[in-house]
Amino acid sequence: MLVLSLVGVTILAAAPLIANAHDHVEETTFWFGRPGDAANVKRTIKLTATDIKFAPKRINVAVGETVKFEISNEGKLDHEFVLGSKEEQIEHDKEMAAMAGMKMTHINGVSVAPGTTSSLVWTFTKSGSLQYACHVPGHYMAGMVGRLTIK
Ligand SMILES: [Cu+2]
Repeated sequence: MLVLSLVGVTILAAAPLIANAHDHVEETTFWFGRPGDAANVKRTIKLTATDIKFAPKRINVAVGETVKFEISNEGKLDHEFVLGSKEEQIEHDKEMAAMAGMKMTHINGVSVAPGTTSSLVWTFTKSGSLQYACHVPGHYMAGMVGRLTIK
């Protein structure tokens, strides 16, 4: 029992130091960056969302870059544009499927109603491989996803 409680204390003490990495809804900092300041935007990347895919399917950004994504929904369905690693997208898609029909707001993404344009300003802080994905139920599995590389 002594060993177990020592382990418990160690985990509790360490938790604040490793905060923010991969957990859910309220976080404002992600391993790959954070919401950006519009004043720092040097590049706008335009995407279209249609039923059911994104164009373009590949985007490259630089570490340290603040990008404004402008997503125009030219389809007839609601869509989303959410940033995250492949693993995070798969996990999030399962959560969204379990809550089918509920609208969720994302700090790391936006919803885009048909015929409208939404934008997301993001600062990328670390190299890595991400996806931008739509988590309206069924869309991710149908291939509504693109690859974003941070170099
Ligand atoms: Cu969609």
